[in-house]
Formats: sequence, structure tokens, C-alpha cells
Amino acid sequence: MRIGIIGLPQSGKTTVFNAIAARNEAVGDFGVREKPNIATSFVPDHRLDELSKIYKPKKTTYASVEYLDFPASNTTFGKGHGLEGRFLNELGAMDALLHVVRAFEDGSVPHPNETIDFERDRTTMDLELAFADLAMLERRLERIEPEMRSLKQSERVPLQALVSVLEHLKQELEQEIPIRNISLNPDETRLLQGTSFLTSLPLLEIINIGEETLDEQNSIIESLESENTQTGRAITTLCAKFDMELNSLSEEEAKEFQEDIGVLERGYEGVLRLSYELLGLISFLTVGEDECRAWTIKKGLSAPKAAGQIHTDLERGFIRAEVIAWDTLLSIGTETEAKRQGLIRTEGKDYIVQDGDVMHILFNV
Ligand SMILES: Nc1nc2c(ncn2[C@@H]2O[C@H](COP(=O)(O)OP(=O)(O)OP(=O)(O)O)[C@@H](O)[C@H]2O)c(=O)[nH]1
Ligand SMILES: [Mg+2]
Repeated sequence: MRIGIIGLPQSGKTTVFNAIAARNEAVGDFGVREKPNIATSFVPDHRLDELSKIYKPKKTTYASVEYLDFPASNTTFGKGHGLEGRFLNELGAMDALLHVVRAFEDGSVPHPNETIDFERDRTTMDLELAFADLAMLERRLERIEPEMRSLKQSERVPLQALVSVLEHLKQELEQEIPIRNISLNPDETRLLQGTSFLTSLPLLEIINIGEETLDEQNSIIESLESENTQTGRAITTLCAKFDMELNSLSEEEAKEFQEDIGVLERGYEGVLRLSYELLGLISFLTVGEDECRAWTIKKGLSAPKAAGQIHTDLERGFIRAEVIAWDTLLSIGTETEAKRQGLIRTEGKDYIVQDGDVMHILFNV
């Protein structure tokens, strides 16, 4: 999973990146970097921790997420010129976008619009993303036109179908409807394969609040919660500066500090949880003396497809899966005992993998 961090200049993108990926990149550099910062962070998983205590494997492998922190440009951003052109392709290849929206007040950090207004900045970004998609749509349509003319009437049909989908998307975007909210039939989806639109990506919005409003965090989240019902969009708050500072403390110190101010979840935990929900992801586990490991899959995948995440051979030669829920296994203690009690199920090709399933795949290639 790859998440691209975007936002207006000086909104706290790099600070959020540092907070959630436990990094220490320079902040306040006004987007002078040529390339995004990249970090891989591991998804904390207490199920895997508990099972590893039983198996004592040589290696415990957590699921991972890659974060890319994109620099913003003061000259183009927020002015309706779209996002920074040089990063558009990279942004389109993300699995989700994380928009850092500034809500913190700090006189020493300039805002491109001078005042602090997070609702305004959310709208600005929605428009930026829509502009970028519209520009891309227009370029595609312009390129198709001469191609169309060079074809015989009978050969034009597939291209005409593509043109009408693109025109449809364009009309909706002009009404400020993001592509993720437009329902497309399977044929239309197929025509658009290989094209990545920024407004079709799931969008996670992080309202970056100031340290002095930390105690209001829960009520801010509550007031924004109704927005989390929107398709492909989730919103939460984080005090990036505070969360980044917690990284320099030990785990116990950080816990204590959090309890003092009543913030129970670490920023990165919240971001991960929401990203999983937003992207419809779950994990299944594999256990053994060599390795205990968490695998991330889309909700609703069949056992062979899930097995394919481990290795394509396991999908191709899938015979059956032996499955037990992680907490059942934990309470019984060993697989041998679980098997004796008939608690390990045999599941076939149609089984839909559930979050927290511990699986052994039997296959033959
Ligand atoms: N007071 C306060 N300052 C913050 C907070 N988050 C970020 N800042 C400050 O805001 C400034 C900009 O932060 P960055 O993380 O560099 O912002 P950015 O969006 O990455 O900036 P560019 O990449 O240059 O667009 C820095 O001086 C941060 O210390 C916050 O929650 N509270
Ligand atoms: Mg930055």
C-alpha cells in the first residue's frame, strides 16, 4: 500500500510524515526538495505479536505501508493551476492520498492565504485535484481526435465509447463531483484501465491541529464524523508536531504523556486504521517456526486470491486452506491441539478470507 501525502505549502506534510513514519526529515523547508520523502512503516498488529509469543519464530513480519511526502510549490499551489505537474504521474500511482490540512495557528509559519481556515483549504485541495484530472481528460480527448480522423468509420466504435466516457467524467468534474463518486459500469471501467485520476483515489484528510487545541481533539473529530460516510473519503485530526515529538520518547514515556492529555491513539495508529478502513483492507496471518507474518488483502478476496499474495504458485496450484481464527488459536495454544478439537476448518476455493484468519495453504504445481 502506498499513500501520497499532499497539502498546501507549510501545512505540516513533512511533520505528519515524520510523525506517522517515525522519521526525522527537515521541516519548514518550503518545498525546496526535488523528490518526495519516502518511508516504509510497519503496521502494528497485536494479533501477530501474541502469536509470535507462542511460535517464537526466527522472523516476525508485519504488513507495511509506504508513505511519500510530496513537496508543495508556493508558486502554483492553491491558485487553480493544478498540483505540481512534475509529481502528477507519481501521485496517480498511489493507492490513496493523504491531505494534510492546516488548522494550527503559528505566526512564525506563513500560510499562502494568510488566514487559517481549514474548511477553505479542504475545498481548495478538492479543486486542485479536480483541475488536475480535468487537464488530463482534456489532453486525452485532444489526442484522440486526430487518431479518430485517421480511422475508418467502422474502426471508430471503441474510441467513440472511450470519448463518451471521458466526456461524461469531464461533465461531472466540472460540477465538482470527484470521479470516485461517479458510478461506472464494468465496460466503462475497462475502457479507463491504465488511466489514473487523482479524484478517483481514496482521500484521507488529516486536520493538523495546534498543540493548544489538543484537548478539543475528540470534539473536533466528532463534529467531522458525519463526513466519514462519504464514499472513499475519511477525515480525522492529528497534532503532527506533538505526535512527532512523541517519537523521541520511549514507548512508556509516550504512553504516559498521552494519558496525561487524554489522547489514547497515536497519530500513526489512527492514520493506519483509517487507511485500512478507507481502502477496504484486512489482514490474514501465516504462522510457523520460521516466520509469523501478516498479509494485507482487499476485503472479500477468495482463499486462492489471498494465497496469491504469498506466491502466485499458491494461487495457481491452490487445493485447499486450513483456517482458524487467530484468537481461537491463541486461546487453544497450539495448532495440534486445535486440530484434535476439530477447530481447524478446511476451506475450498470459494472461501472468503476473514480479517485475522490464520491460514495454511495446501497447493500443488
Ligand atoms: N505549532 C505547530 N506548528 C506546526 C505543526 N505542524 C507543523 N508545524 C510547523 O509548520 C512548519 C511547516 O511544517 P512542514 O511539516 O515542513 O510543512 P510542509 O507542508 O511539509 O511544508 P512544505 O513541504 O514546505 O510545503 C514547520 O515549522 C513546523 O514545525 C503543528 O501541529 N503545530
Ligand atoms: Mg515538506
